[in-house]
Amino acid sequence: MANVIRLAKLVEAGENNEAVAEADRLISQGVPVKEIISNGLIVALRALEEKCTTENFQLLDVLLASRAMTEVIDQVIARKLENAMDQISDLCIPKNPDTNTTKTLVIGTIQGDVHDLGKHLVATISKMSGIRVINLGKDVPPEVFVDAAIREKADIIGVSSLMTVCLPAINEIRILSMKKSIQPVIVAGGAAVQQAKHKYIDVDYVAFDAFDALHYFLKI
Ligand code: B12
Repeated sequence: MANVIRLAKLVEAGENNEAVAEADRLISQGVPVKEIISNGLIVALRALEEKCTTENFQLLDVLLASRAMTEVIDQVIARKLENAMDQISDLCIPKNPDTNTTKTLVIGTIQGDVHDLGKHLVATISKMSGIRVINLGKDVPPEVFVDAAIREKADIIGVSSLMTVCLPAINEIRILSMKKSIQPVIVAGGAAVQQAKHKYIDVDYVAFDAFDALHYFLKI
């Protein structure tokens, strides 16, 4: 736990090279990916909350921490484990129990919102667990989610929103899906969705974090 706290401090301080080295060391010591993500990366970004409000916006600090988190995800968690899928169960990432079918997830951050770290994390661990992932990026209009779901024959649409003002656009995804006669499972995540009353958001599931999301995807 002590080393994961050190990782969190390095990410929070935006020390990307040292954060990558620390995460690398933790992985080689066999520390579960879940612990690195939940107690290291997510804790670090949550600690930045007061630096990123509408009134108090310390852009550089938050951007440096965001870069450190992205580099740990891409350079350590995704890349290092890419060729070691057999280790994944030991590292606490559940795998698709049905090896005959591959689920497809179309994922993005909703229109008007540029927060993409949580969505990137969900996309990365979903890919590692054997799900086919189409990542549409950030600031994605509802119709782009639906068109991609049709084109890619997706089972799941994953939508992220950290901005309360962007929540109404999420409901458009169901409306457009029905108009175009598709019935994807719609799963949402992000602070704004989690805080909203579920009855106002027309989705099948609101995921608490990336692991909760993955468990749900694998049950579909
Ligand atoms: C980092 C950050 C930024 C960075 C984002 C960098 C990036 N590349 O993403 C930058 C500096 C760009 C930024 C900008 C802004 N931000 Co900001 N930001 C944050 C901060 C501090 C952390 C967010 C984060 O990345 N957390 C870490 C990730 C891993 O956690 P997560 O996103 O919650 O994701 C997990 C789960 O929610 C879930 N999940 C997430 N997405 C999905 C999707 C699916 C499909 C599923 C299944 C699950 C899932 O799984 C993830 C992993 O476990 C939050 C504070 C907070 N508590 O969220 C504010 C916060 C989101 N920002 C906020 C604000 C106000 C802004 C700005 C408007 C500031 C400004 N004055 O301009 C702008 C937004 C511009 C825009 N149009 O989008 C507010 C939003 C308030 C609201 N409720 O509307 C917050 C809540 C801060 C606050 N307390 O006021 N921000």
